[in-house]
Amino acid sequence: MQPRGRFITLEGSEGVGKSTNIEAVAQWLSSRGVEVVRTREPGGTQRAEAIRELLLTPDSDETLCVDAELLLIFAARAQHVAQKILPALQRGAWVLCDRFTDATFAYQGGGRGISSERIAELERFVLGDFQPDLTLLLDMPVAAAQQRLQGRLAASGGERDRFERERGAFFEAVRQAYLARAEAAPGRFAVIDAAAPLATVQARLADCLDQRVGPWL
Ligand code: Z5A
Repeated sequence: MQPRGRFITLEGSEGVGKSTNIEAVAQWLSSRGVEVVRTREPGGTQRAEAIRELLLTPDSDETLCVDAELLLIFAARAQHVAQKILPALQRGAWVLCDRFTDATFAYQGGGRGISSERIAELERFVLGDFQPDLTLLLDMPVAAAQQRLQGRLAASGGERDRFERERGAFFEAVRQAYLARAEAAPGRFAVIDAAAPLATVQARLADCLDQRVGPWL
């Protein structure tokens, strides 16, 4: 059966404000009568969240090799899509997901250097032609996003996860890979300049939703 709800993803390098803004997007949709299921990757179901834990725990005695990282991400995604995303879409809910396969092309492709062809093979194997209907890419310079992340970690007393320990060059490669994907698929992506104060970013998001999602309602 064809999914009936819409699938919207939020993407961007670390610290650009995905977690902060996903709530605003959910409210925009709910206020228009849409049932919204919010979720995230890696994770979203109990078993996929267990895989997330493996992926985010910093390396100690044993380094997680890049192929194992890639396969774990797709294993979590297969579980998440089968158990949560497709059932929600099929009953007519809209799914709003913090990261999806574009993150794999950006992090494991741009950041880790795995070829796009290899990632695309796994994408076909796990997802067939299933894709988001709309991807909101929050974009800003890496140094400023890192400062935001630093501020959040200082306020929460939290520790950097395995990805957050990477260097600036890694995140620059991630950012460029995201921008290249957005340029290659302008019909699916909307790029939002996320460097401005929060109220401005949220106004930009609302404008974008009016234009891109409004016609679907
Ligand atoms: N990963 C992968 O490698 N491959 C994959 O396929 C997938 C994921 C799916 C976990 O993701 C990691 O998994 C991720 C990539 C990898 N690691 N990294 N890096 P995650 O989404 O859970 O983790 P994250 O990217 O690190 O998210 P984050 O740190 O939570 O960042 P964020 O959600 O984009 O930002 P935020 O927490 O909403 O905002 C950061 C701070 O800035 C916070 O204090 C806010 O209050 C503040 N903020 C937000 N917006 C503004 C504005 N406009 N002005 C000022 N301050 C702001």
